[in-house]
Amino acid sequence: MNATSGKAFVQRLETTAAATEALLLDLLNDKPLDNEIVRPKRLLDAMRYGSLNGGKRLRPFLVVESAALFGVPHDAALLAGAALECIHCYSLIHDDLPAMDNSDLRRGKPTAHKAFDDATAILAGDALLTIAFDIITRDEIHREASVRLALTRALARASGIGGMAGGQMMDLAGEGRFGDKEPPDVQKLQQMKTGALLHFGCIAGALLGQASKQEYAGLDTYGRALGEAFQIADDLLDLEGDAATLGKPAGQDDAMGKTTFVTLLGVEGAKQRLKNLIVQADTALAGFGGRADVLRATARFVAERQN
Ligand code: GRG
Repeated sequence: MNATSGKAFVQRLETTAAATEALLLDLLNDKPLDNEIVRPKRLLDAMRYGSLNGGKRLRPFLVVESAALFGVPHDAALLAGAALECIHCYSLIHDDLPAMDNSDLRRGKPTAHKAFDDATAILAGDALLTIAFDIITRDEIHREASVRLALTRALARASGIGGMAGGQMMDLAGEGRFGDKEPPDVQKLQQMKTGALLHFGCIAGALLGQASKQEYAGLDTYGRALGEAFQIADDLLDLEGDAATLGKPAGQDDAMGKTTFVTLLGVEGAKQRLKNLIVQADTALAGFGGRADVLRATARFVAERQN
């Protein structure tokens, strides 16, 4: 059985997920670092609650697998992946808040603000975002400061105004929260809101591996296709999935009147676009040959996932 067949692929994903979980547990220990004063228990508990609760860890997996193409040491890639996962977990905590999506369930458990309170959940998100940048700048990530700097800048841009946070703003505006409801540019919105972090996961390996321009371009295109595929699969799951498997209620997009890839393209159109994107992702990796088969399998996994 090779690492790209269904069962072996899931095992490989689970292995990275377990390693990420262990690393996050270690990073979120209660001992203050140099120049930190204390780590308040309630805040640390909420950060752990929001990040040590069993997601798929797809983003760290993308960092680890893209970095593996260049022979980057596994521990360095895992550390960069943990930084990225901290940002993802912060975004989920904040997205669930009453002022955003007002969700009660995440990953099959009460959301952070339900388990704690709104103020603690906001601070837990803030502190996860901040610790991500502490982690990504560490010496163990790469011996060359210029590489760490490029990685840090790319992570900031994926997370901030021109990336995830900006995409979230466009999403809220598209719901008509700030005045007239105007249909958003769904492709751009999703490329920012959901796609940017996934894309970062793919180019992180190229940055860590000091890839050639051509290699970087391949992972860049792959990352964009994967990001859009992830969101289309998410939109289809929201329509066709069931709450027990999703770990959150289904049908939320419809209830909130969101414009999604499904409302834009129709169910069949969205499924066809998803297929095309998987082909695009596959083709983008041509230069890596068989070495990129795990990333190819990841694109298929993203399209076929049930949660
Ligand atoms: C609050 C700044 C800010 C941004 C929030 C990404 C995001 C923006 C909100 C998440 C809302 C959401 C459910 C989007 C759909 C796509 C998505 C990110 C799903 C969750 O990602 P998975 O499936 O989750 O990788 P796990 O639980 O496996 O980590």
